[in-house]
Amino acid sequence: MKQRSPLKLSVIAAGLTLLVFGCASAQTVKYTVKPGTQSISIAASNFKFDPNLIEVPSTGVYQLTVTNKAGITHNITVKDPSGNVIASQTLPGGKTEQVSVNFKTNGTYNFLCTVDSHAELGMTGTFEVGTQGK
Ligand SMILES: [Cu+2]
Repeated sequence: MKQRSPLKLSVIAAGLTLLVFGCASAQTVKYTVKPGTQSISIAASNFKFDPNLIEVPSTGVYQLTVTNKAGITHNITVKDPSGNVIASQTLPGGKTEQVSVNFKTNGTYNFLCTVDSHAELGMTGTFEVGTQGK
């Protein structure tokens, strides 16, 4: 009998997720890093990053704190504006990992989870570097 409530909760949670996200992939969740701040927190889950549109004021080295809220393994892989991988970190289920990223130039740095087809399911995001004063 005790097992019924968690099951009910997960059914409700699944219903809410459907309501919020519909059939489309992850919604855009924007976050603007405050100038002078070098740390950025990101949550990974099935199958999205939150936030997934991150405005970074200026170039430099930033410390990402990435929490995997899911029970399965994800990763975060960051590419520079030319598409070269500049950081990649495995994210075990339920764990928080630190990832150092060096944004050397202004521009668009995409990030994604490269596990299976997670990117197609919505596990992608973007750092827009050099947004200060724009
Ligand atoms: Cu993933």
